[in-house]
Amino acid sequence: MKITAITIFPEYFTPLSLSLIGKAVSEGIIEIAISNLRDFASGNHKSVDDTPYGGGAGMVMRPDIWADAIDAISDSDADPNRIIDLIILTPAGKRFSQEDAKALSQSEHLLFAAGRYEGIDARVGEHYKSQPRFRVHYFSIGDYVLNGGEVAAIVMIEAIVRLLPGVLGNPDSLLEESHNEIGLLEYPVYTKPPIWRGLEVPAVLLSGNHGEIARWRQISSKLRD
Ligand code: JBE
Repeated sequence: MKITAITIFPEYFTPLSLSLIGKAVSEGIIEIAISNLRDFASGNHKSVDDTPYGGGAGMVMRPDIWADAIDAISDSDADPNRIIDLIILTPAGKRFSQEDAKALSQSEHLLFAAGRYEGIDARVGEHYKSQPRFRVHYFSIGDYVLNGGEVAAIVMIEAIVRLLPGVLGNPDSLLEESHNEIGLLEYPVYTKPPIWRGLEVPAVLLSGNHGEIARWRQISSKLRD
């Protein structure tokens, strides 16, 4: 899977070289490229935004600069036939869910458009919707306002990449998650020592009775705060 992100703050994406995602890159399971939108701006100030038509506060990111950045990525794609899933991060988008992560984990190329300011000119998404090489998605990670789409893109990338074959050390984790699915409420977990600061591990977990343990876990996963 190829993953590209366009941003004016490439440094936001440095954590992707850590941990399991970093390992997935070095093992060739995914390929990540970060594109600096500013590289496609012109003039002395390399400005990427302008005032909103119709007035109002804040600035809007220009469609021509975004399209130059997106076209450069699609034109230089190693495989010119593969579909690009263009993901525009916006608080007005569909709330990103585990089901979306699963669907997007089938993509060959995810392109995250992380805007700043009051957002990206609406014609960008409109334009790429009519391009056969692109599928356009608007996603939000939750009902709160972030300073830009970068952090939301990282959240989505982590949720998607861990579903790819070979990324998790123990693929059984995925099986247990899909058992729980939706609410994703997992049962409380314990390790040694068996008594810590007067708090005991539930006796059933020490019983060796796998049927009882499974039943206890199912009940407890619904009781958790
Ligand atoms: O969740 N998001 O995709 C956002 C993007 C930009 C700003 N706030 C958000 N919540």
